[in-house]
Amino acid sequence: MDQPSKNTAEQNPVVNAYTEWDPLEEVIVGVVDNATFPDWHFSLKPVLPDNMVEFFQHNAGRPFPPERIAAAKQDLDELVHILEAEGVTVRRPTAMNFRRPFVTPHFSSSGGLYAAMPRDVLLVVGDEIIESPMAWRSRYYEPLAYRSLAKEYFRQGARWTAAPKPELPDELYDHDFVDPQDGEPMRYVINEYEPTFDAADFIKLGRDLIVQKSHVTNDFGIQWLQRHLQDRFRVHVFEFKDTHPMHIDATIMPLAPGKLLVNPERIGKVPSLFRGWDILEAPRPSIPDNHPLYMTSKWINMNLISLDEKRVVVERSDEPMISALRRWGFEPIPCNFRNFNTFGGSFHCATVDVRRRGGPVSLF
Ligand code: DAV
Repeated sequence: MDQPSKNTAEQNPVVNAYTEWDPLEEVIVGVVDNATFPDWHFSLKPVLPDNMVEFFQHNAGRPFPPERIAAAKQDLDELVHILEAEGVTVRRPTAMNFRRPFVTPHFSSSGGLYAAMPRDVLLVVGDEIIESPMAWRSRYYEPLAYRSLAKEYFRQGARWTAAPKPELPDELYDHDFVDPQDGEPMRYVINEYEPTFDAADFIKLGRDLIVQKSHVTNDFGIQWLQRHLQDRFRVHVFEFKDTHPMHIDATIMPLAPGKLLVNPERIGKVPSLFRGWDILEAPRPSIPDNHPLYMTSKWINMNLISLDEKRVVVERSDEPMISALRRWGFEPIPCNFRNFNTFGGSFHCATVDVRRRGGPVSLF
């Protein structure tokens, strides 16, 4: 057996992430190489922008446009450079061949998606890496892009878990799904057949985690995680006014202790858990209408990553966000990221914090 090796932070395990704002020491940044449009499945429709549905149907199984991949890659390179210049160790997943077909007992797929969004795939909580049981068939094998990192972190002492691998049979999906009308209760394209979640539906606040149900995260998945983490973490379930929920990090983003960035369209009353917190409404997105966003709304402008309680990485051209953060006492670090946004996420989605200084604080 390998001895757990020492890491740079003498006092911390190699994997150590309790909040969204403790000083960041090591992070995984996604890659866009080999990004592929997934096979069409009706469960994608409720979360894609309306104007992208036909485009996805038409391009299913094809590679993303090479010029878009090249442009997004440049953004990622800039982010990596900035993080390293700020003293953060950056790790990258393996760009797998996402056009390799696979067959399971319940479905087949002409390939995968990408390894661009580590935030969706790995839930890093405390000293543990948890592989998400994701509901999109195209993402079935996506955790494998992170296996060489997971093995390395495990050898250095981290806990490493995979949630029960879902089967993703036809029975999991609501074949009659239509978006709820105004005033109707929320409903989702997946049911409770088996546990599923994407890690990006969770936000970390010390001993407390916040989660939303979504078109990829069901109650069964949340319950699995609650029971898995019991005695170590409390999991709070909130519902927001997101009409197409998939991932919580363009809805609420705690940037520092007591400082919560919220989406003014999706947050009516801030949950009472945050009583006493300073609430900042995210400025309206400044992304031009003609900028392609394949899999996200423009509110991806608030999908930020804090390097500590002051430094926050923010899109270089998002002047309203940069000024708002400055007024709020932050030190925004600008980075070009619009071309990456096209792939469905921003700084929070494109990263997963592996190690931050700090321990399991109780804030509530
Ligand atoms: O508009 O809420 C969330 C991030 C997708 N990974 C949205 C997109």
